[in-house]
Amino acid sequence: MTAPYDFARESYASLGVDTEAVLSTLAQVAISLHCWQGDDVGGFENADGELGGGLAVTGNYLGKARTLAELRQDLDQALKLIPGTHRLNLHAIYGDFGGETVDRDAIEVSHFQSWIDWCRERKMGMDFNPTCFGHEKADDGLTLSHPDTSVRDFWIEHCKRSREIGRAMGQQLGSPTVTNVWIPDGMKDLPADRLSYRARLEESLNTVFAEDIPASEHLDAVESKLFGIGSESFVVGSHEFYLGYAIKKQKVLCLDAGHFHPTESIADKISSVLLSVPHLLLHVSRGVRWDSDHVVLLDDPTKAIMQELVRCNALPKTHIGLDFFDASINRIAAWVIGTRAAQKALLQALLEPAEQLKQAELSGDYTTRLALFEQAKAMPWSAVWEEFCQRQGTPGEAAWLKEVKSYESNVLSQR
Ligand code: RNT
Ligand code: ZN
Repeated sequence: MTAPYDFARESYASLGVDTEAVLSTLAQVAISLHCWQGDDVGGFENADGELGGGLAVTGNYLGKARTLAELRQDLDQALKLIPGTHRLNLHAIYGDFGGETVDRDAIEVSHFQSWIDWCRERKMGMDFNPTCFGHEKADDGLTLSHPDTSVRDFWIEHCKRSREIGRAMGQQLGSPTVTNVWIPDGMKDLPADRLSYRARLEESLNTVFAEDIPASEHLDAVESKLFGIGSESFVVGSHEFYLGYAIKKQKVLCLDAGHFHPTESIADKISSVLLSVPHLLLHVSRGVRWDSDHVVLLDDPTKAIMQELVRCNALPKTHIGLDFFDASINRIAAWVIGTRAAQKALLQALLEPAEQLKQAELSGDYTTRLALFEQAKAMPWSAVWEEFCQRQGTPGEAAWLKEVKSYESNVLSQR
């Protein structure tokens, strides 16, 4: 134990906060690390196609992972610099296809077995996503809501298979996999018939989710969006659509921090939606002016999300995933900065003087409530963070970057 931590522990104790309990809670929260930051959402299909779906990755930083082996090597490097034990979030295009061309409607568990084994060795759970973009059958921006039955069926088959793969991951690793359906469906310009697209999406989802899978193995999540590049006027899977669907079917609702109006915060939605859906999936991201998927930082929106999770006692019902992709900086640093920022925000939330705040609020003493919020910001939380890193055998804030830099010169720059 370090002197700064001893001081911090005493300071927090005087506010009624037990830092030891906080450290053990923080160590239990797994963050789902998205594989797609490692190669700009490229994946390992043979096709050299466009990303599509309105998703955009900008930048050309050296050392992008080109193969499965490189991506795993990079993930291992990032994991060494992120305290705690986490999960891996894979997209369907990241299968171990062994040089074969495997179309989306033909993916099988076998293509993901080496990833499952890789995660098992690292004691990590896994999450999964069908990839409904970057494919000729999604080039017109429509998948599960497509008016053409054969196109719709193709994507239904892909999503069903993704679900089976997710289930196998959950079964084998003994921790339920969340398989998240996000589709790009929408229109650049004004639609004449919104309802039919939404009705078809609902029907397609019902077919995809027809088979019951125990929650101990697998959970289905659905992710909405406000607009995207190429779907500025109409997004079939809007927030209202999926909120209704998730409540009706008791599915996991995915809230992506970049998928709402820039002044709208997903933090405020947590306490509402958790009254009606069983679980939440978060895509912690950072939109800058739009859904730009910038690296997560220890900023106010991220802090607000974590505060709500703690204040609502929602951690057991929430799956925290990350969703950003930046190719303009070292990709491993992006993972490390973003994941550690999410953890630091969570730590700060756990360190809140919750009891005193609640008491002040209940007694109508909003002056004390506001003063306590400000006092909490001035508390020595960073000493608790450094202690956490040290106990987890991970470099502290001032130490991890030089490891990324040496990995960059020894490994990335040789690619
Ligand atoms: C897109 C969604 C979706 C993707 C990933 C790659 O706007 O946020 O979650 O970012 O599936
Ligand atoms: Zn997302």
